[in-house]
Amino acid sequence: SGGGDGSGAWPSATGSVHITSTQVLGSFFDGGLKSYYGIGDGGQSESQDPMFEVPNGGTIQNVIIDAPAGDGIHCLGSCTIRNVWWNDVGEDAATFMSSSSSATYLVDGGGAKSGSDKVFQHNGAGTVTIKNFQVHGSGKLYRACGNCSSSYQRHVVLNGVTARTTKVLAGINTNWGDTARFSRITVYGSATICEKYKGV
Ligand code: ADA
Ligand code: CA
Ligand code: CA
Ligand code: CA
Repeated sequence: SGGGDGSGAWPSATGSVHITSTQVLGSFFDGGLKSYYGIGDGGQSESQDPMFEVPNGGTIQNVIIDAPAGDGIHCLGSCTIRNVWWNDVGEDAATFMSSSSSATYLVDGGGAKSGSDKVFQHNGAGTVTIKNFQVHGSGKLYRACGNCSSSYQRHVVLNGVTARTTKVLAGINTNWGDTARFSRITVYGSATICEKYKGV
């Protein structure tokens, strides 16, 4: 997928799968670049189910996600999301949920379009790495939860990201010690690289 900077070609689906309930995955799932859709209403309601639930240590790869995409992918613990493409992000694209400060969540390759608000939502503890990824027409590529009941320290690494028509790359809560690191970032149009919040 391109030069490792999130500039590779957007793929088309090899087929289409309508799902009607959350797919609870085992430790490895390869979607064969088929399109999955069918959860929630495609809007911003916070009560929608996820499309996929990934267990601690699990990998989901080669998936295209189309509307309605509900609450996207939930990673219950450390996880890898590899070569996953959201054609129209639902409430958000993926949520990282571990309670362990040593959790690592890797998003490697892929892209997301039309996230009305957030793309990657970091509610748990640990470190999210987003590499070789592209984002188009979205609010924030990453947000460390500003009002979750656990005020964890959260870290994000963006390495090789191309953003188009996107407002913010990373939103973090500096009062909780969150950090964000950026390398190989390409922005078309304008974007705020790091928005600093006070978590409540
Ligand atoms: C909003 C909300 C958070 C959390 C988050 C999510 O940011 O304020 O509490 O629910 O969405 O997980 O989608
Ligand atoms: Ca939300
Ligand atoms: Ca959307
Ligand atoms: Ca959500």
